Amino acid sequence: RAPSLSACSSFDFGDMVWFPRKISDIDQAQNVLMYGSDLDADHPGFKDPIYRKRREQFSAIANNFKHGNPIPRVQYTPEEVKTWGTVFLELHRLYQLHAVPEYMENWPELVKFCGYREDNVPQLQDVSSYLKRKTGFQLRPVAGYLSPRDFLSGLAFRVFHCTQYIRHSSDPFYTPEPDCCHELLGHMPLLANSSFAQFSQEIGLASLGACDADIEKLATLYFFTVEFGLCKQSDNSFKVYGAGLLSSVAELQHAITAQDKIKKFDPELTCKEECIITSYQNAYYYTDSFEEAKEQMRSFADSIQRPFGVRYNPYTSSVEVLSNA
Ligand code: TIH
Ligand code: FE2
Repeated sequence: RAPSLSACSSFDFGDMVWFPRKISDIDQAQNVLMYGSDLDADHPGFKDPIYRKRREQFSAIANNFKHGNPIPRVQYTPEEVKTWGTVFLELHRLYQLHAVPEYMENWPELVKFCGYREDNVPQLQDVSSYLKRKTGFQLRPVAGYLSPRDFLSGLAFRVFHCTQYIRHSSDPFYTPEPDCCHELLGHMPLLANSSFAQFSQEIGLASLGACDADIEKLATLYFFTVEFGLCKQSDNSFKVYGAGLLSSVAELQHAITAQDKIKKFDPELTCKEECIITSYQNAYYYTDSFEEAKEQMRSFADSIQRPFGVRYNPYTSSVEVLSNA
């Protein structure tokens, strides 16, 4: 049966798609879609042979990684540290005004335990150890854009796939692909928040074994919340929690000045919006609180038809499949 992109046909246990059942199965869910070490033509590093060569080293680390390995430490070059520092300083200034309070809460610990500083690119292994203690999340290096199915399935096990290379120095304030500035500054502070960590895992669990059409919807909702979401504050102003905005000086400034582009998050409608990855979004979505985003996402996930249920067993880091029959 051909997979339908617009709706799920009814399926039974017989055609259940493969998905990771235990945390080490994630080693088998590593389909990188684009970029990786073969950069696309519209990437700012495309014409820079030194950058391309450097990216191969990062791809090798990600491709050799197996669950349970320590994440290899990287010695960043002076140019890479400079790019990081430029992004870090400018964003840190903007966070004071525009980041949600939940984001700022964990900043002092990231400074203390993970070396968040202008002159130092934090090591993924240090951040992974910190998160593991804090919310049970751990990091896994990845060479580029992972397929949405594989990315979401990692979240089910509280595994967050993270790039380790740095954006090209020609444009520190916007990059079309995720890089470690995006992961470290955009995602990590909120993955240290237990409510947000749970939200992330729930999206992941909802994705396991879902049909392609439902994966696409979940990935779109993930994109307009975790990557580009805002929260309305009690004084009616908007604050940002989306990692794609919190890692881009240029798009963050764009989003907070383009108030007419900010719409109320509604999973049924938002899941049809186009995700744009190489330029700014057409629209951004807000909820009144973090908890509201979670509730809405939860009820949307419950509406997804699967002929089985899943339950995460934290003692064994594995997923139990429950028959609905
Ligand atoms: N555009 C973001 C940045 O410049 O930091 C990176 C990405 C976020 C989401 C997809 S790519
Ligand atoms: Fe991201």
